[in-house]
Amino acid sequence: MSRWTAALVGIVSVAAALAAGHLVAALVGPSASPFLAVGNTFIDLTPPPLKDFAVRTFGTYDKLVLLVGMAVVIAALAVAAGLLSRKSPTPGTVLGAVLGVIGVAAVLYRPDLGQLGLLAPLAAGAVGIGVFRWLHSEVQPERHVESRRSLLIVAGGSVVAGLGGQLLGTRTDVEGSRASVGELKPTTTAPAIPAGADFAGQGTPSFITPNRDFYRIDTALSVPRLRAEDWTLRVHGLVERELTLDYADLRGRDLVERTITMTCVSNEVGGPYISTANFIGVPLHLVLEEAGVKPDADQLFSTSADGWTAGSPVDVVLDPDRGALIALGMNGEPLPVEHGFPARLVVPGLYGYVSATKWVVDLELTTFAAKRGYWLDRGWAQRAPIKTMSRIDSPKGLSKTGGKVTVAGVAWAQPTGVAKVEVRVDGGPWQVAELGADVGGSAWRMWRLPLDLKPGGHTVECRATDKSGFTQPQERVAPIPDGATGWHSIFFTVE
Ligand SMILES: Nc1nc2c(c(=O)[nH]1)N[C@H]1C(S)=C(S)[C@@H](COP(=O)(O)O)O[C@H]1N2
Ligand SMILES: [Mo]
Repeated sequence: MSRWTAALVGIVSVAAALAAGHLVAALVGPSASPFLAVGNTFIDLTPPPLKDFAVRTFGTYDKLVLLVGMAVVIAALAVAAGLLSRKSPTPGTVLGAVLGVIGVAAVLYRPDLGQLGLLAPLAAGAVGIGVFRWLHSEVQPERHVESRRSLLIVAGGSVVAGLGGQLLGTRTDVEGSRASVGELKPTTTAPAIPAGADFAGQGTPSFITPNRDFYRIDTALSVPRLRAEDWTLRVHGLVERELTLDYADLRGRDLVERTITMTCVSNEVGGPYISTANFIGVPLHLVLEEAGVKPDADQLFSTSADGWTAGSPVDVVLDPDRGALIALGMNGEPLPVEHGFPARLVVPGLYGYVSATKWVVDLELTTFAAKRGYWLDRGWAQRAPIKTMSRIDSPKGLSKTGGKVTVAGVAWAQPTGVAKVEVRVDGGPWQVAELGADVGGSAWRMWRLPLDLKPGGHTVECRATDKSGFTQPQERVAPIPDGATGWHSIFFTVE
């Protein structure tokens, strides 16, 4: 066999294996697709420093980078297996078996898959090895036409099986379900955002973040696809009465709308992982009171359809003034699929990883001693209230401006609220910035300060003080384990 042909046999066999796995997964659980299962397990097992590096370097493109990286590694292995098997099919067979075992291990590791899910990597392994050995006997230098035909048949079959699996696996009509939910009408609407709440003209974000611009952070390589009609939420553990609620039940209750700013703990000083929406949902404390929380429960442990978990303090989620929601809607529409359709938790004042479970299906009342949420064994803290913070949005770092320039940005201190933002130029005295209208402690607050600066380079810093009188500290601390601190600072040039 020529090197080219040998490499091609390897590639085509692996493609057939992955496609077969994808097709079978469509029937037994789409996330059992070996490629996705290995990717998701890789995400779960990635050591925290590597994960932090990936998030820092690739931001929310980290998943795309992972998928492309995996494709490259698998293709390289396939080529190597092909080349090593020019004399005998044994090396390729062994590699096929090893890849199959990795797929089985990955599916076993997935918390959201039953044993039926194993059929997908098993099918992949069997098809991969079978096809490889068949091609090996079929493809021979003296049989040019037949060889080419065999390769084409397998390649074509893989494309058909892969696409078929993709179509079948995404056949759950989530968008149809979202559309049929229709308008979610809150009984209590959020107060209108007053004029002057944002300084978008001076470069801050708009007060409400449009859904398409809302930051997105999750571990899901393929977004869980749940239909509202099929969804249920179980409330159990240390409760007087176990509850199972469905979508019709929840949406039939008095829905409230609240303006809430969500924040990610991995946000660096000055970072983008913060957004604000009008969330519509059922007050979480009402559902928990209905279940009757026993006094020894100190943790609300929430689980998503894809097995991700978060633990929130019971006193926080039971506090009616805090305003935690089982959210069904966001900015006037049902939750977008990537933001948790049909339902998610939103808890003002807690970072997302300890509260904001998307695609939530299970609420267990338990203790912090008994259960640990997803991120805890990856170095992050058990309790993570959002830290008082401020960010400069304009001018941009390293930009050039005129001498008359308005510095503007956002500050947040959920659930207390921002009382003051100060700005200083080149280490000079602190100057108090003008604040945007106050939309309540659960939401961010915009600020601006006009300056008149001499030509040359300038450094501007900001710091926020919350309504308890606490001022954001200068000390720079990394996001891990419980959120970054430090003053955001930018350098720019006045021409
Ligand atoms: N199911 C699930 N829910 C999740 C996560 C996740 O990985 N899986 N990530 C959490 C984190 S870390 C944050 S910051 C918020 C982000 O919510 P968003 O993507 O809607 O902005 O969701 C939280 N809920
Ligand atoms: Mo997060």
